Amino acid sequence: MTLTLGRVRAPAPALVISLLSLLLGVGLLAPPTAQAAGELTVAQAISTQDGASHTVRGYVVGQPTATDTVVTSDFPNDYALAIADSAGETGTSQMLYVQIPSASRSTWGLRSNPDLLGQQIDVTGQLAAYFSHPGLKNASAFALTGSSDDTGGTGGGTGGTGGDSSYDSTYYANAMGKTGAALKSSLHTIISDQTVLSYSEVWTALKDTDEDPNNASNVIELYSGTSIAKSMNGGAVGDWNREHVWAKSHGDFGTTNGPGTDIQHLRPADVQVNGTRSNLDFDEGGSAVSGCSGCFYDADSFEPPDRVKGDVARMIFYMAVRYEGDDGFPDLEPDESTDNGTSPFMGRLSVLEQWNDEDPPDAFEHARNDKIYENWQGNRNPFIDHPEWVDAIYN
Ligand SMILES: [Ca+2]
Ligand SMILES: [Ca+2]
Ligand SMILES: [Ca+2]
Repeated sequence: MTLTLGRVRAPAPALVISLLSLLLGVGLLAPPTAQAAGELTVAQAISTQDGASHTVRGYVVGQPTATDTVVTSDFPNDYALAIADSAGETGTSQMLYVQIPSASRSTWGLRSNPDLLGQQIDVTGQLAAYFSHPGLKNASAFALTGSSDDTGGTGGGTGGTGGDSSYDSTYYANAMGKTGAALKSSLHTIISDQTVLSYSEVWTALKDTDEDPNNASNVIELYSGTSIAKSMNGGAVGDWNREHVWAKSHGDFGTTNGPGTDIQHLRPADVQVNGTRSNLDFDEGGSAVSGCSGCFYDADSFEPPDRVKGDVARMIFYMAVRYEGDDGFPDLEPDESTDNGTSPFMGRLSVLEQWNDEDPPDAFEHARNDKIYENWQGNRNPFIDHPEWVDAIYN
């Protein structure tokens, strides 16, 4: 059944209460003071659905218009939001459907406020089905958390250069206010607390972190931008494989558990494009790369397309800060050379800095960082949350 909320008048409160009482039992009327402190994640809210009042934190990912349909543009009205734990979530089973009471619609409805898309919010209300789907109804409070996925274009809210992250007071607390070597040292300590994957686990992880937002059966290849079936992982022509953005020969760390299995810099790539990139340093110029629009290469360097230039740069800077030579692996660092060979360096630093500025973090990159943090490694790429930290450390 498809519900179109815009035409349905809310039933009288007494009727709502008696219906919910019948469905859910007496526990639902427990006063808000009975709830646990702190916000629930969306996943927790989906599994809680106890009719009691809770505060839930999630990213606005669209407007539900039916049980299995959430729209992300052309919003029909201001009546409902879908929120999720990841800003890039597209599966409705991972979303909580939030009913917006009439008094809040002009402020929190997507038709009136399309810039809310991608913003992280806290919403308080009864966890109960809405659109025959896990939901939150009779919301009593909405608030922005100050974090957004910054899709980097049409939004009129937060800027594209970062400087603000919901993790500042928690994950990054020890790094805030620092610069230069002190900032680098703090970030190194913070991000080195991670789960280390095996090289075979990387296949599974990339099928999650690099999933095509428009097709859950596919991943997006880093350089070509091609959407390809997850099942096409392998080594044959036409397959996708595990590209080491920090070429593993630069420091010769291989694929034993460590930098060679750190998915912060491992991405799906077309087998042949990956072969062309090989272990080249990054720089601009050269000949066009077959099968990769906007990619160029010559004898000593590879240029990715504009779409992912910043993504590549931030992965390199992550690797440089994460690996400092204190854990049995080489101290990785960017430099100005494009002739690094097997030295633990990657060029060209000045070009990577420029790419970081020209291509700020986008929604896919933010969602990927969140998935790595929440589902796989428990660490973040600080330069996706704070791209200005590249200059704070390397200038
Ligand atoms: Ca070159
Ligand atoms: Ca990008
Ligand atoms: Ca380093």
